[in-house]
Amino acid sequence: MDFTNKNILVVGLAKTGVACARFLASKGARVTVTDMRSETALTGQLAELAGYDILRELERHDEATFLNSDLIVVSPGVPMDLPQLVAAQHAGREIISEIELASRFIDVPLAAITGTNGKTTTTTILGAIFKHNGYHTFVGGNIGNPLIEMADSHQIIDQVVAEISSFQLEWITSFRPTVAALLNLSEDHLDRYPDYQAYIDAKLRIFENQAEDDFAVVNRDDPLVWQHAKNLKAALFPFSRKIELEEGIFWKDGVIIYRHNGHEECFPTAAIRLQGVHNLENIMAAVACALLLGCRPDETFETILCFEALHHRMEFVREVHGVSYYEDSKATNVGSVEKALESFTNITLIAGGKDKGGSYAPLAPLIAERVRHLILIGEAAERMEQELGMLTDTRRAPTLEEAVQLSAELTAAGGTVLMSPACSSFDMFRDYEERAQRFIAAVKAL
Ligand code: UMA
Ligand code: ADP
Repeated sequence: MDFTNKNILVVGLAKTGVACARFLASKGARVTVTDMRSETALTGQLAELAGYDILRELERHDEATFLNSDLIVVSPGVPMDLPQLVAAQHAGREIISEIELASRFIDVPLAAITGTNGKTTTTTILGAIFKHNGYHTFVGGNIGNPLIEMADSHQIIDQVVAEISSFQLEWITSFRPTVAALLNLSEDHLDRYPDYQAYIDAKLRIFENQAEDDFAVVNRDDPLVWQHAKNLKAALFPFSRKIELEEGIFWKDGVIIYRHNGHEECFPTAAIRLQGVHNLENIMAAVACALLLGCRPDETFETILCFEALHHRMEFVREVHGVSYYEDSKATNVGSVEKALESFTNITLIAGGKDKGGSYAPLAPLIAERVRHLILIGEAAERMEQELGMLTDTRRAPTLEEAVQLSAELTAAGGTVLMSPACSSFDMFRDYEERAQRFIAAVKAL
């Protein structure tokens, strides 16, 4: 692609915008960056652009700049219905996302992982498997480092593993993974999408440009995923914890069995360190992607045997007076909290945060069955109390620290205190990591 002297607008100047602007400027494009935040708020990002010839439009988005651009590259955090984007689209301007831009420069196999939950875990497992198999591997995307950094790295890369969010798929045109995995679907990001179907449709776009010689790794046990998998162009490669498959990967009697073109590989799971049925699904999806892309079974199995849980995903903090404290700050939607609740009994649940607009009702059976005390924090507390409060002893706490204190007072020995918020963190914290650290500090202070 020749960008020389092209007018390119980069919308949003956080991690993605900085990486795109630098990449495009180094390719000879005339780059403008625009962000609603002020110069002061963007000091760090602007420092990263020092030395590059890049125009800035800060604290505003000028429609004229959008209309005068040959190409517009949109950051994931910028909504599709931004009026300036809508106007540019009507005027026939080319609008793409950062993963679309990056994929145009990727000429090695690309494994892309999406789903409502488990993306980061699965992406990390798959990256580790490739590396253990001796491949030079780039791991990026929604996991934290923009994919475009790969195109800009000038390193030899054999395999790319990308965690992909629905936001990143919104403006793709030719993004085509060699293997694409859809782990699961449940309500999320309804503060961004008009309805649940719009979110599902965005996720399904991961398969949109695949052809018959690509693979779609899909969760056979998730009815919604399986329903949508039927019409895909790529070869279907299902994974299942419950059903034996002729072609695909499944778990039976303590063994993961991989079957492809009449060939079979077996991996006993008893010694695997990663706990929880949801992690079994993540492992199967990662193993399927790895073996379909040429990894050796022995090295693959060695990797999954040693793999430890990532931080802030159902992590044990400590035990105090016979009560175990678990931190699951990354559980930002109902689907992930369901998995956490399935893992314990006699629970004091600390939940709440920034409401994402979905229903909390799917949690009702598990709350009624397993949660003795529910302590709610943050903006979502009121709505959660309305939907779930009648099911168990429910209280409110003004801060996370007070919630932890209250949980210690309420929970009898043998119980579990679990922070699994079902909400994002941005009402009270910088991000889920800060929420996690504050919880850990409060528990350590008990
Ligand atoms: N902005 C505007 N105008 C708008 C809206 C936003 O100018 O109308 C600006 C904001 O001021 C901000 C920038 O646009 O400066 C938005 O940046 P961004 O939110 O896209 O932030 P990045 O740092 O580029 O991070 C993005 C992903 N963020 C989101 O999807 C919200 C990161 O995923 C990802 O790691 C990173 O790209 C690298 O690929 C984060 C995330 O929360 C972790 N993802 C969601 C999730 O996992 O649930 C999908
Ligand atoms: P994502 O990147 O999709 O947010 P993570 O691997 O970071 O996924 O995990 C986020 C949350 O979801 C954690 O609370 C974790 O325990 C839970 N989780 C992980 N894998 C799954 C899965 N396959 N199904 C449901 N929940 C999961």
